Order: sequence, then structure tokens, then C-alpha cells
Amino acid sequence: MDNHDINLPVNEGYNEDSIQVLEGLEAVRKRPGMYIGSTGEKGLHHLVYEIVDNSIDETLAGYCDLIEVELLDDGIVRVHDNGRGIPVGINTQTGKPAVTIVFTVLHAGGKFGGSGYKVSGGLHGVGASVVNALSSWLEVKVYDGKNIYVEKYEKGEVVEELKIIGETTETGTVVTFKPDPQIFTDTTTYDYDILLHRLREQAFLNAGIRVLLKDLRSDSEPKQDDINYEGGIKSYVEFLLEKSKKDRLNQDVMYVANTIKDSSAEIALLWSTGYDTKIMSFANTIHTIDGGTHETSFKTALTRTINKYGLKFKFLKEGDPKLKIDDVTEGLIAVVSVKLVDAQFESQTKAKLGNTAIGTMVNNLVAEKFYEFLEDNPAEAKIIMEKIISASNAREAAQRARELQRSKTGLSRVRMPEKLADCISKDASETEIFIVEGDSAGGSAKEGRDNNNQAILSLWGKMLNVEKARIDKVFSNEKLAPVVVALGTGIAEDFDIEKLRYNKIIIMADADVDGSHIRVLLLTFFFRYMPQLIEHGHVYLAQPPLFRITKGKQHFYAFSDEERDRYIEQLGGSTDIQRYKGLGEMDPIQLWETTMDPETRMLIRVNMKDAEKADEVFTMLMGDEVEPRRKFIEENAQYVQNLDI
Ligand code: TTJ
Repeated sequence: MDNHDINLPVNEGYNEDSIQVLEGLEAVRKRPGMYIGSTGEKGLHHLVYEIVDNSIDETLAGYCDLIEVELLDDGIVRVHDNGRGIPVGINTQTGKPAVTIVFTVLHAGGKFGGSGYKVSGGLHGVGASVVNALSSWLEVKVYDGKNIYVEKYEKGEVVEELKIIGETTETGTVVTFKPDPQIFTDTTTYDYDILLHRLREQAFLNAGIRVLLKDLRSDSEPKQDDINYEGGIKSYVEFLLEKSKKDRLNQDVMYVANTIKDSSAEIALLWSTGYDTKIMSFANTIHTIDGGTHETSFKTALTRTINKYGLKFKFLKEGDPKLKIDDVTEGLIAVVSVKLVDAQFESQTKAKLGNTAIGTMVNNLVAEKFYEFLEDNPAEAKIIMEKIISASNAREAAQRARELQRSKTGLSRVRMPEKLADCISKDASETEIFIVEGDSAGGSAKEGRDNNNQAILSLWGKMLNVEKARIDKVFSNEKLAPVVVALGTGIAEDFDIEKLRYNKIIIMADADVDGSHIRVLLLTFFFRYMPQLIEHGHVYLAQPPLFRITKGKQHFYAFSDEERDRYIEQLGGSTDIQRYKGLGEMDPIQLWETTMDPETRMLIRVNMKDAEKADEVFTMLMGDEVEPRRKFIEENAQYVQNLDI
């Protein structure tokens, strides 16, 4: 879609007579909040947006290709564009120049009560007079290709009437103003980054506009940004992806757009490999933080379309549970931008769009064009469908797990898992739980521990075939259910760190393939369902030794080949070396000495990076590609001293 189509002036005959006079300005200084939201920092910055919006309208009409915003000393701002210039001719209704009316009459606008443009941002283009009223002084210069005009105001009133001050061949408008410190009592200092953020947003939403933002204040470093995105909202999605620090799931940003009469809708979207959802919606370039008809329609239409495609192309079977909005939007980054005449804003913050017709338009756009896109790009569609179905499976499993958990907590006391050998202390700040794979290792750990503050949970059941298992299946398999019950926190939305029953959660597994699997599985599970555990540093990996070196009555433990060789050398040979193939080979005393005794053991605290890595390995292990899986198993088959996750 060509953005430049949207904002053509209503009629070519738009001129000084198109301006209608509606009401006076006194009200603005009396109740500034009514017009700019607040007189704090937000309101102060709003003044700039109100002025710049006028230049953007001129750009979108196709008459202007550069807007400069300069921050000067004393809180003064200058906005300069190279458009046609505000009309200076006399308006017949009032006998005043049109430009004077623009700056001195509230709600002055073009014909039909609008701004002279079909679609306009800001307060429908009425903002110039509001800015003027709230400024100690304001000066407007108009270049009309022949003459340079200037008019000056103080607190909204004309102090020097429009006059010619020179000749020019150029066209454009320059507005310089100083926000009134009597109104903006909190601050009159502009924040460069706030302006940059908003102007960048505008540049994304109006593909092709170019804004130069300059900081020329003597007390700050000279700064400048040249903001221009030819890719429009597609560039916006790329920008949001970069900010999310996630990888893209599908290659290209998808883009669909439609224009019907005076309304337009455009959507850009991409899935990342992450789990968060980022949907930014806009109406007439105003960020609708509370969403509204356009955003709701987007989400429901997207979900319906994905379900339809999934059924038609056999990703889903008839009778499978329907994919939900939460599944479809997991990892989604999208920008929805609609432009329409007479936008209705609702909600407390006026940041929710209410027009129902635009919802229908967005719905049809997704149902038709996005569906077509999926049909035309089956490879991309497959990647997306698989991600969504995996999200759906995980959600359903979490749901089942929560129900299980709830039904258990419904009892007066939660029944602890059978395989938990709990500790005596109930003071969670000093307790530890060792999660141990395998009954024999569990047995040794149970005997060797300090039962005052150390609990042992042995995971039972068949060793899990991680390659074939999905995390949700694993959970419903009840492999992980005892872990959840023992920790006491609940998972996902129900997670409550206050309920954590142990300060340290220590994963104790062998240094072989099966051990790697259980580590990867547990860390992935924590990462996805209880990330706070890792964020708060509660999760650890135990470090069992690989060798026991005996000489006479002395014995030593080595955690690597190198360490073993060093001991042998130091002890001068004829030593007895025992190699531990697994935790199960250690007797309780050995296990305590080497791995569990807080005085001598080594623990590795897991951070979010480790967990993320485990999550990636898990995804790889579950995936279709055989080669990386084979490699992982090969590498891990030789055990590892350093972490294999
Ligand atoms: C309107 O249609 C006839 C030709 O001029 C059009 C117009 O008003 N263009 C225009 C206004 N360009 N730039 C502005 C403008 C720029 C600033 C910085 C501030 C204001 C209030 C308007």
C-alpha cells in the first residue's frame, strides 16, 4: 500500500476560506490539562507533537519531505518544514489571515470541521492554537515562494500582526515557541530521548517521512538524529524484534494492507523464537495503549485464520482443541496501524479505539490477505504453525498441571510426593532439596545427607527419552509433578516464590547422556514454567567427582582427567584409581563428602543464560533434525567436567 494515498487534502480548493471559527482560547490557559492531558513532563512534550503533527500532515499530502525539530536554550523549540506554508490570505468570515486563525482560535481547522486533511494525527490538527496559548511566546514564519511572513504571539495573543519581512523563493513553515513556565511548573526541560522515541514512532507509521531532531542547547552535548524509515511499519517490526533480543522464527516480516474509501489499515507481523507477545496498535498514528476494535479484531481474525489454515493443511485434525489467541500470539511481534476519519477514542486514557467499522476492515484484511499469504508461503507457514501448536500443547499441559496442583492444594495439607525424603527444618531460608535421578543414587543421598536441612527427591519412572518427549507430555507423565509439589510454589501464572519450601534446589545427576538429559529437562522446565526460581538464584547443579584416588589410607577426589593425573603425579604413582560411572556407585559417605557437604562440595549456580541455553538444547533435542541431536549425544556420551548444557 502506498502511504501517500491516505492523506490527500479533502479538496484542492482548500484555502483561507476553508477555516471555520468555532470558539475562543481563554479556556486553554484556565484548564490546560483538558487540552494536553497534563502540565507535567508529558504535557510539555505534547506541545511539540501537536506542532510536528501539522508538518507530518503536509508530508503525507505529498508537499513536504523534511521536518526539522530543534531544541534550543530556555526550553525553546523550533519546528521547520518545507511544505507549502500555512495560508496567509485573509479569511472572509473573520477578516483575518488564515495563519492567525490557526494560532489564535481553538478548533480552527479545515472544511467540515477537520484539519483540511482526510486523516490527521494529534488532536485532529487543532493543536497549534493550544500550543500558542500555553507558550510565553510563539513566532510563526511562513515562506510562500514569494514572501517571508512573520507573526508573533504572547500567551496566545497576537503581539505583532502578520507582516512581510523579506522575499523568498522557498516554501515552508517555521514555528518557534517557548512553553510558559507559569503553566509548566514541574519542568520546562525537554528530554531528547522522549522526543526521539515519539518521532521515531511517527516515522515508522508514516513511511517515507524524514525528521531531523537536533539538540542545540548550550548545556548539553550536541546531538542529532536523522529519522527516516522507507519500510514503514515493516521496519517497525524489525526494530521491535531487535529490541526483544530474540531470533526471528520466520524469515520475512509479513505485511498486509488495504484502503477502502477514507479508511486504511495496515499490519506488519513476525514471530520470534521467544514467548512474549508484542502487539503495537495505532489509530491515526496515535498509540492506542488500551487497544480497541482494530487490535481485538486483529487478534481474533489472526487466530481464526491460523485455525482454518491448520485444518485445511492438516496441521490440526478435526476435533483437536482449537488454537487460542494466547497460542497464536506467543512470540508474535506485530504492528497494526489504522487511519480513519472521525476516530472515536474511549476509555479513561482515551487510548482505546471504538470504531466498529474499522474492526470489520481489519478482520477482512487478515482473513483474506493473511490467509493468502500463508497459502502462498507454505514453508514459512509450516514454521509458524509448528510454533503455535507447540505453544498450544504447552498451555494445555500447564493447565492440566494447575488443575492437578489446585485439586491438591484444596486439601488442608498438600501431600508430599512419596519419593521425597523431607528434612526436619521448615525454615525455607536454610533448607536444600537435592533432585536426584535414579533410585540407587537417591538411596545413597538419603543416607548420606544432613537430614536437618537437606531433603532428597528421587525422580522415578523410566528414564525419559528426551528426544521423543515434549515438555508438556513429560509433565503429564508425572515425571515432573513431584518436583512441583515438593517445591510448593505452583507454576506459570500461579507461581508464588513466597511458597518456595527450599532455598537451594540442587540438581544432582550423572555426568553422562542420561544425566545431561535430566539436567536439560529440569532446567527447561524451570525456565519455561518457573523462571523466577532461576532469576532469584535458587537453582544449582551439583558437581560429583569422576575419580577416587586412593593411596594407603589417604583418598582424594578428582573432577577431571587433568586433576586425576595431577594427583597421581603428586602421590608418586602406585595409586588405586576408581572411576565413578554414576552417582549410584558412590557409597553414602563418599557422596556426602564429595557432593553434598556444604563445607567441601562445589555447586554451580544456574543463571538465566544457562537456562536459556538448556531450553535451546531441549528444543533441538525435540526437533526434526537428526544430525545436531546425534552430535549432542556423542559429545555428552564422554561425560563432561564443564557443563554440558
Ligand atoms: C494547507 O493547505 C494549503 C497549503 O498549506 C497547507 C498547510 O497548512 N501546510 C502546512 C502547515 N505545512 N506546515 C504547516 C505547519 C507547520 C508547523 C511547524 C506548524 C503548523 C501549525 C503548521
